[in-house]
Amino acid sequence: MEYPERYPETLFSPPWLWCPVTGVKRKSRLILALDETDPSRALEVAREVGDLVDAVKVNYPLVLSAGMGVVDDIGDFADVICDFKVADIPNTSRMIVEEARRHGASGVICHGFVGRDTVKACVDAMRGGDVFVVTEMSHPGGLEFTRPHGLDLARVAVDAGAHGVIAPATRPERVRLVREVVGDMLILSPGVGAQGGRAADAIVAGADYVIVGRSIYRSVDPRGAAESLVEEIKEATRG
Ligand code: OMP
Repeated sequence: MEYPERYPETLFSPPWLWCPVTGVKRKSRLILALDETDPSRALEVAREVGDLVDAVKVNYPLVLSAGMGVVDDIGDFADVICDFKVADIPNTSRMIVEEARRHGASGVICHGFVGRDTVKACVDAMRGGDVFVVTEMSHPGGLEFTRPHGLDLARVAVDAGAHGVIAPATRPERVRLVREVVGDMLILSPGVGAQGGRAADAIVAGADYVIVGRSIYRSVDPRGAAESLVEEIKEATRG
């Protein structure tokens, strides 16, 4: 089936535009995690900070409350990453990713523990869009199973031709190790603010982008919160 190409050239593609050395197209290096369940508030926040962030990441809390149409709506003014943490057999994963693509997502997040065949199916289904593979997770429970296998999961991402990985801003030393495995691939780091990580530390450790949710969308001044983070990232980049 031919899907409409809303993003013939997505925010993160083609990958060579994104070499961390050139930094081409990288603006604020901030990605908003919009885990807001009130659809109108979500759109309000997305509009308020849309020009400050490089992408808006949409997860189940918002999609389950607002429906997939919210991906199309946000896609009208920002690049959208569907964080569906895809973790199924290749065929089911492919169908999930095709749905995200059909609604205009420029990227998806999948798990690597399901194996290279599933990640490869996601990469193929994105048809040039971006696939990010979770390595070590940022929360305390991430130490249980994802820490011991985090670097293997980064290798899965490399082998399957993914565009990038997710690595924890709560443990910048792990971002450094993941960077050694993935080379020039993109690293997106969640865990800033509410989970205790600092944007500057993640960037200095080698992250290309930080993913921030509650510290922005729960703030009384989401734009002000995003601006402070952008400034912090700029400072860290200068340093
Ligand atoms: P805040 O903790 O509110 O900033 O949100 C973080 C966002 O990043 C949420 O949408 C999480 O689902 C996501 N995330 C993590 O927090 N930790 C991870 O290890 C991976 C992700 C993710 O894949 O985006």
